[in-house]
Amino acid sequence: MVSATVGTGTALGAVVVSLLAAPAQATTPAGTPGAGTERVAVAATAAPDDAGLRAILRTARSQGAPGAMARIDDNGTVHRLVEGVDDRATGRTISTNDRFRVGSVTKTFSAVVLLQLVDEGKLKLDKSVNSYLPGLLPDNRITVRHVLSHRSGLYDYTNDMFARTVSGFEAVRNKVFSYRDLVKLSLQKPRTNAPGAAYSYSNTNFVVAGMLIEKLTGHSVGTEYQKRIFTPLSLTNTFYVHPGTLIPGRHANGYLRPDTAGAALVDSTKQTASWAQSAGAIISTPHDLDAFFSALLRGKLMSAAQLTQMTKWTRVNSNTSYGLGLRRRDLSCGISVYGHTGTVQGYYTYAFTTKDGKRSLTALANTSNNTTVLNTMYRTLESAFCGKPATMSAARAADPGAAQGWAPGWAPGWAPEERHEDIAPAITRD
Ligand code: REX
Repeated sequence: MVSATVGTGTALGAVVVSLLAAPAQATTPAGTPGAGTERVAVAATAAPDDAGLRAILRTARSQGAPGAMARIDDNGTVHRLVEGVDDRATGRTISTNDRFRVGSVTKTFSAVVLLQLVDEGKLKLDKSVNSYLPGLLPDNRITVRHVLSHRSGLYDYTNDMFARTVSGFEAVRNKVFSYRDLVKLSLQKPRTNAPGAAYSYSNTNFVVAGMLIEKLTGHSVGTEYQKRIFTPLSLTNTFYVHPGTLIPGRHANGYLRPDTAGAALVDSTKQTASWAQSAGAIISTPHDLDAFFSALLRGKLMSAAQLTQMTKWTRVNSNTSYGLGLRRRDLSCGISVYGHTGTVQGYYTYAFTTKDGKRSLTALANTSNNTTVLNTMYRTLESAFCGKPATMSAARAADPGAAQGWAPGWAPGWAPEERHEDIAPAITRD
C-alpha cells in the first residue's frame, strides 16, 4: 500500500550559488579533522523524485521493514510517502504523522543546547570536560569539542551492551541508568584513541554532553530541550519522556530483527531508552524533525559563530563528515546535506536538510538490526535532494550504483567501509 501526496505551496527549487564549482575545501584523510569534499551548492534544484522514493520504501519493506515512510518539506511544498504498516497487530497503514524514536538524531538536539550555552558564556568548547565535571574522565585533555565531534576516544559502551541483539535489548528495555552508570561502563574499556587524535563514534560522548547540560543549567536535559528547542520551534510532537517507556499518542511501533535468521520480529516500541538518554532518547515526527533541521541550518537556534563551530568537519568516509553533533552527507548531484541518522531498536531514521534549510527530508523504517534496510533507506537522500537519477552529475552517472539512483557507497563492489556510515561494525549486522 503506497500513497504519495504533495501539498501546495511555493514554487519548487531555489537559487544555487555555485553548483559545479570546485570543492569548498580539499579532501582530508578519514578520521582527521578536516572538511572532506563539501559540496558548495546551498540549495537543491531538481524536484524530489517521488517515484524513486516510493520504490525505495517498497524495497525496504520487501527487505523486512513492516513499514517505511518519508516526508519532504520543500520550501513550503510537502511530499508524503508511506508504505506498509505502523502496527503489525492491527495492520494500520504507517503515517507521516506517526511519532517514533529518533535515536541518535537526539545528538543534534544535545549539541544545540551546549552551543547555546557557549553563546551564553557558560561553556567553552576547548576547555577540559573535567573542568566542568571534576574527576569524571580519566584524561584531563579531553575537551568539550572532542566529545561533540566523537574524537574523545571514549569507548562506546553499547558495543558490549548490544553484542547480542535481542537479549541485550531485553536486559535494558526497562532499566533506568544514571549517566554515571553509563560512563562507568565505557571506562571499563581502554580509550580508542588519544584525545583529539581520531574520529570514533561513541554514544558515551553524548552521555557526557547530557551531563554537561545538567551541570551547567541545573535542569534535566528534557527540561532544557523543551525550553530551548521544542517550545520556541513549536515542535508539539516532540518529546523526551525518559524514563517513561511509552510513546505518547499516535506512533509507529518499532520491530527489532533478531540475529537468528527466520526468528520472529520483536516489538521493541516500549522501552526506557535509558541506555541512550541524551545520546538517543527523543521521540518526534517527520514534520518536527524537518522543522528542527531547517531552523538549525537557517541559523535560528544559535549565533552564526556557534553554527560555524558546529560545521567544522571531521571526515568520516568519502561522503560523510561529522561536525559537532551534526552529520554532513555529500550527494552525487553536487550538494551536501546536513542532519543526523538514528538507530534505536525498531527504528531507522534519516533526517537531513540543505544548507539553506529550504528542503528537508525525514525518512523512517520501523525496523532495525537489518543493514540491508538501513542501506536502502540511505538512498532516500539521493531521491529527495538530487531528484531523478538522470539529473545526477556526469561523473557519478559513470558509477554503476549512481545510474540506478543509488547513493555513492551503496553500489555492489564498493569498499565495505564506504557502505555504512560509521556505526561500530559489531553493532549492526545483516
Ligand atoms: C544500538 C544498538 C545502536 C542497535 C546505537 N544507537 O548506538 C545510537 C544511534 C543511539 O542512533 N546511532 C546510530 C541495535 C549509528 C546513528 O548515529 O545513526 N543493534 C539495532 C544491535 C546489534 O543490537 N547487535 O539495530 O536496533
